[in-house]
Amino acid sequence: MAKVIEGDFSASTARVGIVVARFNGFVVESLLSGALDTLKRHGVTDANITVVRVPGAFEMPLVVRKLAEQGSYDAIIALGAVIRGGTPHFEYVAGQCASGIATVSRETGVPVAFGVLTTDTIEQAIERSGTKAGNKGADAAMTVLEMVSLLRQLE
Ligand code: INI
Repeated sequence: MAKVIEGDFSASTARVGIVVARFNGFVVESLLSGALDTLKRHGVTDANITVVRVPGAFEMPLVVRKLAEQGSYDAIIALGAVIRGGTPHFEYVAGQCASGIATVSRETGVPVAFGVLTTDTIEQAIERSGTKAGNKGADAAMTVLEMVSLLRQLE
C-alpha cells in the first residue's frame, strides 16, 4: 500500500488573512460571507481571521505579499471579481492578479487560495457567489484549510 499524504479540513488553529477587493463589491462581499462562514464552521475563531480590503484585483498581489511576508498567517485567501463585460482591460487585471498571487505563494511558501471570479458576465459572477453555482469564497476557505493541514504534515 502506497504512503499517501493528504490534507483534511481540521486546521481550526489556522491564522488566516483574507484580502478583499472593493471593486464589484456587491459580488465580492458575498464571497467574503461564504469564506467567513466556512472558516467559522470549521472552528477558526475571529481572533485568527484578519480581513484586509484593497481597491481592486490589480492591487491584490502586493497586499497578499505584505501579509505573507509578515509571518503571521498560515494561509491567505484572495477574494475579488473581474467581469469581462464591463472591463475592456479584463485580461490585464485578471492576468496580473492571478500570476501575481501565484508568484507570492510560490516565493513565500504561504498557501494562497485564488477566490477571484473571472467571468464574462455579471450573471455568471452572481451564480458563483452564493447562488446556483455555489460560493467560490467558501470553496477558497476549504482550500486553505486543506493546504494548512497538508503543509503541517509535510513540515
Ligand atoms: N478591478 C476588479 O477587481 N474587478 C474588475 O472587474 C475591474 N474592472 O472592471 O476594471 C477592476 N478594475 C480596477 C483595478 O483592479 C484597479 O483597482 C485599478 O485599475 C487601479 O489600479
